[in-house]
Amino acid sequence: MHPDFQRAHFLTAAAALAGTPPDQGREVAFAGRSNAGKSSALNALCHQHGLARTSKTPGRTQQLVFFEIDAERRLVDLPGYGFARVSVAVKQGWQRLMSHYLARRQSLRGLVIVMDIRHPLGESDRQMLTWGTAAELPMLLLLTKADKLGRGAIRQTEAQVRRAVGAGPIVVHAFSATSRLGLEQVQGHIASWLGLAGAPVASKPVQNMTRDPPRR
Ligand SMILES: Nc1nc2c(ncn2[C@@H]2O[C@H](COP(=O)(O)OP(=O)(O)O)[C@@H](O)[C@H]2O)c(=O)[nH]1
Ligand SMILES: [Mg+2]
Repeated sequence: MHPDFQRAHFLTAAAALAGTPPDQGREVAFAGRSNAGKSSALNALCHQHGLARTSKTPGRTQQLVFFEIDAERRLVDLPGYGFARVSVAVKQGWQRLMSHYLARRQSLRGLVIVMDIRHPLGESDRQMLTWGTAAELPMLLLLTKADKLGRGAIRQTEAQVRRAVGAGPIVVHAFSATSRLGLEQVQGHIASWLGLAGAPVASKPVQNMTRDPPRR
């Protein structure tokens, strides 16, 4: 239980960089394919049921949604991806918005890429990884819905994904919004990025996860 996350509340939503809140303080963004479990992960991390709306209809939100923890700290729900049914123009609009946000946002201190543990590292996940790497962002790959797999399969997938992304500043962690597997460790990583006091100690070593402001 991390009381700081419980204070998160809706701040604003923006369909373009122009509408984002002032680029001050620190923020951590959550990306993921539609239906991967991003809203559920945000809700679980913040100990709130209705913070980020969970939906069974993929691709409904095409906005950056900002949640404020305090005046200096925010969590950002990035537009979901998964483009089977959208036009090329919509896909290009998303690519432009995401690449610009990741490259330009000074207050961005970390990127969480939420993936269904049964379908990790899709094309758009890899695209986010490429942009995050280019922006020198610490990243956390959240393998969610881990409650759908047994322990052996969870470890195996974690290891496969770690091998695929290589050593370095990218942390891979199994998670479940339902069973709360990994909740405290993931809160610990995000709390350290946000500079929250009293961050719980992660059970796994934190590899190059913190950086001193200013980031660039
Ligand atoms: N079993 C299980 N289902 C989950 C988990 N997280 C999300 N879901 C379900 O997956 C669906 C999509 O979740 P949502 O959070 O709306 O995904 P988003 O589109 O990425 O924001 C919903 O039906 C959720 O109830 C999880 O950790 N375990
Ligand atoms: Mg969602």
